[in-house]
Amino acid sequence: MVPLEILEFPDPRLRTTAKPVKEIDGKLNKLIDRMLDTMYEAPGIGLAATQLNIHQRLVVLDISQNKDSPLILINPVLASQEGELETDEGCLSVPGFYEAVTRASHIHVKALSRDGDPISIEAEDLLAVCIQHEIDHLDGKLFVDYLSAAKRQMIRKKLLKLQRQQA
Ligand code: QAP
Ligand code: CO
Repeated sequence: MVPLEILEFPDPRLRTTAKPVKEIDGKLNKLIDRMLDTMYEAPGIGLAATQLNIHQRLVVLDISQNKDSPLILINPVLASQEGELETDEGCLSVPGFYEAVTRASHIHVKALSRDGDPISIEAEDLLAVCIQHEIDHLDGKLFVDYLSAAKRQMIRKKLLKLQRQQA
């Protein structure tokens, strides 16, 4: 159980575009286990490698109550997005802030599993929102980007102040 350090907004490294995973090997699977540990310990329902300063297209999620249904998506691609859903979103990289964001309510995502097998998932509601939030991280995007500039600036200032106090 070795959790990894999570980058926090407005760290510019969160703006990095992640590169596709080239090899699904034992090393990658070790990283996946550490990402799951980090997500469960936080606790969170989703974590992208970008948040750990690892710029590979890899996300882990688990929206189950019992925290026993991990979903691992390697090189995820949104094949379709439909409908609309407003959800109060949070993010481990934006601790303490939750704001309403509107995203697609139904999605089709294609990815590779941790065994390297192609997977194709139809997701709706919270899982759909969470997958879109995590794929955004791989493209250097954060949920605060969907808020007003004033709200984003307020969150930025408060987090910078907290980070200064912790340093
Ligand atoms: C993304 O976020 C998500 O502020 C995953 O102090 C969240 O797991 C998508 C967390 C909600 C849709 C809806 C946040 C933990 C966890 C915090 C998370 C915090 C501690 C966030
Ligand atoms: Co996030």
